[in-house]
Amino acid sequence: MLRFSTAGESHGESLVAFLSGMPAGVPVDQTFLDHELWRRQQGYGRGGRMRIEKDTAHILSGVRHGKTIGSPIAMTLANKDWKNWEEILPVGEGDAEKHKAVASPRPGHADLAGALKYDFKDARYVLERASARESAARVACGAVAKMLLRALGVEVASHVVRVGGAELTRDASFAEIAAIAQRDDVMLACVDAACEAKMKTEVDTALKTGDTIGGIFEVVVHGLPPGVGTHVNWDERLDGLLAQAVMSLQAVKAVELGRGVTAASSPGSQVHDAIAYEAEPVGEERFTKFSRERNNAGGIEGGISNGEDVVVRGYLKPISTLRRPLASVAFDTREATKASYERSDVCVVPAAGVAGEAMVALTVARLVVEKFGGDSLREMERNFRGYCEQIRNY
Ligand code: EPS
Repeated sequence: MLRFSTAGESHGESLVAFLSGMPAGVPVDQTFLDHELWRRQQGYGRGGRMRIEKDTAHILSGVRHGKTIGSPIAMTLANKDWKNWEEILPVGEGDAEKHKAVASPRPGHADLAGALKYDFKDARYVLERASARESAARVACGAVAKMLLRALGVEVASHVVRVGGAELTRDASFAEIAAIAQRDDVMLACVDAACEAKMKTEVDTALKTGDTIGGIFEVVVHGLPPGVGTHVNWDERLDGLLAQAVMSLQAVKAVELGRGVTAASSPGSQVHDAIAYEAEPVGEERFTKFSRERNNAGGIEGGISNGEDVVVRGYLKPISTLRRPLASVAFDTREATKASYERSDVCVVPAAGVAGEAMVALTVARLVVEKFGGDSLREMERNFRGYCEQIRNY
C-alpha cells in the first residue's frame, strides 16, 4: 500500500516526509521535485515567510542512482526561518522568557480547540503544526507519486477558478491548465488573463483593508483509465478517498467532484453524461470505444474512474490570521481582546492548488498501486498495459 506521513513544526528545524510502498525502478527527478516545491511557494498574496524560505527536498533513503528501490523514501525540507526561532522554540527546555505566546486565539484557526484539547496555556504549539507549512512535505511526497503516474501516462495539474468574487466562467483545456506549472510568474494560476486581473484586484482589496480572501482551485487528472477505485466498498471509492484527501488540506472547507454542486439543483437530463460508441474511434486516443460529449461527472461514476478527466475542486476559506483581527479572549486574563496577529498570507489559493495536486496524485497513485500491483515499475507497467488492452477490446 502506498502510504505517506509528515512531521515538523512551521518554525521548527525541518519538515519531514515519509513515503512507503513505491515500486522499484521509478525515475526520481530532483529538479522536478524542487520545482513542485517552488510552485507551492508562489502566488500573488503570499506573506513575508515565502521570501525567507527556498524549499528543497533532501532525499535520505529509498532512492539510489536516480531511481526508487522499493524501500521507504524519507525526505527532509529544512526551514530557513529556524535560525530566527531556535531560541524561541527549542527542543530542550530553553529560556521561558524567550517563548512567543499566541495570547488570544484566532477565530477560524485551530488555536482554541487545539489549546483546549492538548491542555496548552497558549496556542503556540497548535499553530506550529496546524500551519499550512506542513503542506510542503505533502507536495514532496506528491511529486514522487506524480513521477510514478507519469511513467504510466497519467498527468495531474491544477488551476485557480475563483478568488473572492472573481470567477473563471469559461472551460479550460487540460493543456492550458498543465501549462500553468511552466510559468515563471504563477500570479493567481488562472488560465484567463482578464479573469486573473480581476482576481488580483480582489487580493489587492483584501491587502488594503487588512482582510484575507479565499477561493476555489481545481485539480485535473488526465490519462487515467476507467476502473480505478471501486463501488463495492464505501472506503474504496475513488470519490470518497479524493474528498477526504483534499478536505484534509489546511483551509479547505468543501470539496466538489465534477459539477457536483450545480448537479444538486439541476434535472438529471442536464447532469448525466450521455454515452456513445464508435467501433473505429477517430481523433484523440481513448481507453475504450465508448465516449462522452461532456464530463459533468468529473471522471468518476459509482466511485470508479470512467476514463474521462478526473476533476476535483477544493473550496478555501479565507486565511484566519487577520491584520485587523476579530474579537477574541485573552488566554491568561479571560478578558475580551483582539485575536493574536503574526505575519501571514492574504491569499493562498494557487499554493493550495499545488498541495491539492499532491493529495490527488497520492490518492490516485495509491489506488493504481493497489490495482496494478507489482514490486517494480516494469511489472506494474506490464499489468497496466495488459489491462488497457483488455478494456480496449471489451
Ligand atoms: C501560516 C502562517 C505563515 C504562512 C504559513 C502558514 O507562516 P509565518 O507565520 O511563518 O509567516 O507563511 O505558510 C508557510 C510557511 C508555507 O510554507 O506555506 C499559518 O499560520 O498557517
